[in-house]
Amino acid sequence: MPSAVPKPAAQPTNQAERKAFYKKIEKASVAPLWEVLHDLITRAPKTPCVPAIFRWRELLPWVLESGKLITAKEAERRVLVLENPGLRGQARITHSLYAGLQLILPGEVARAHRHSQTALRFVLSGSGAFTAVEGERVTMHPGDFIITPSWTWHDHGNPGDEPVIWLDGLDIPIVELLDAQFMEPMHAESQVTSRTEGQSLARYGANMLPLDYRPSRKTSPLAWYPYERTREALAGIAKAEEPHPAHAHKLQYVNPATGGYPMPTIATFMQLMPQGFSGKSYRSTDSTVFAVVEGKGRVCFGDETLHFEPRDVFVMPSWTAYSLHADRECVLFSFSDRPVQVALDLWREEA
Ligand code: 1HN
Repeated sequence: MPSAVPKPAAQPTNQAERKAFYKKIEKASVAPLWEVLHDLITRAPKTPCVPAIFRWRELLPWVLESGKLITAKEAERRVLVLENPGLRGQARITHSLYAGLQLILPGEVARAHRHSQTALRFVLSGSGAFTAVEGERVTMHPGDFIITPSWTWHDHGNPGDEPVIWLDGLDIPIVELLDAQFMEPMHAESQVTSRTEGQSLARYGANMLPLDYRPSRKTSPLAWYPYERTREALAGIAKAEEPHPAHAHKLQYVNPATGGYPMPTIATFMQLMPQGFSGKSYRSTDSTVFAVVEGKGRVCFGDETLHFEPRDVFVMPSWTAYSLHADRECVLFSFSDRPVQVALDLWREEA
């Protein structure tokens, strides 16, 4: 009996025939997978993000120059975006995260707005500016890590007498990928302060919680992680423990109510490397942005070395093996998209 199933066709050798076929189906927005399969599904991460360093010494004059060219009011946010050299024109420092250096001069206000994107602030230079989140002001000091949760009103101001510069980290590319973004300007320039400064630290920053605490969102209820406390914790660990072979003494910031990541899309870390520490090679799938807080050191990858100093920002892309070395005792802040990868069972590391 003749079978109704057609026999597999002979291997088409005619490239012209294939091309004509592709052309025919292309008009209907249809494409052959076999032409792109190995670019789509690679054996290991293939990121356009490249290792890079943004040196404070080079950037500071430009940040200050931007302060003469435009006001915070005009700019809404006066920021120099740190673009990964492999992702130019895309306002991102890694494939999934945005970073920039924001300047606020004495007397300035950066008006209130809210957006779906979650933001972190890591203070690099100067004191006395504040960011207000949901009615509470946080006065900034170098090394402080501050959170602006998704869809919360926030504005910044500088009643002090020196310029203040911080590193912004936002999940803009993640929210963009999901087409889930909204933004709203506030009718007023600044929000009314309805809570006392330090209130959130008192409520959530002492390993205790208010009796009636019910989480209102996935982001940490603690908006401010002062450097003083982080530094003290690291010093205590460094005194008591052997350093990890790759990271030395590294802690992750947590949501104190859950023990989980402080933000749903961004993980943050602080590590201390004793003078002379020479780390073993390490890689993970979360491209990571580092900001140098203290000390001098080097990051090595392949046969390249980048020397870093305080307030430099550098990036190590996904699955790039790197090692860290401390010429002086170093403290490094870092952030990545790890919570997203962990939530999706995608995160991997290799020492
Ligand atoms: C933003 O709202 C801030 O609030 C900083 O300081 C940087 C980059 C893109 C979109 C919104 C801020 C931003 C931003």
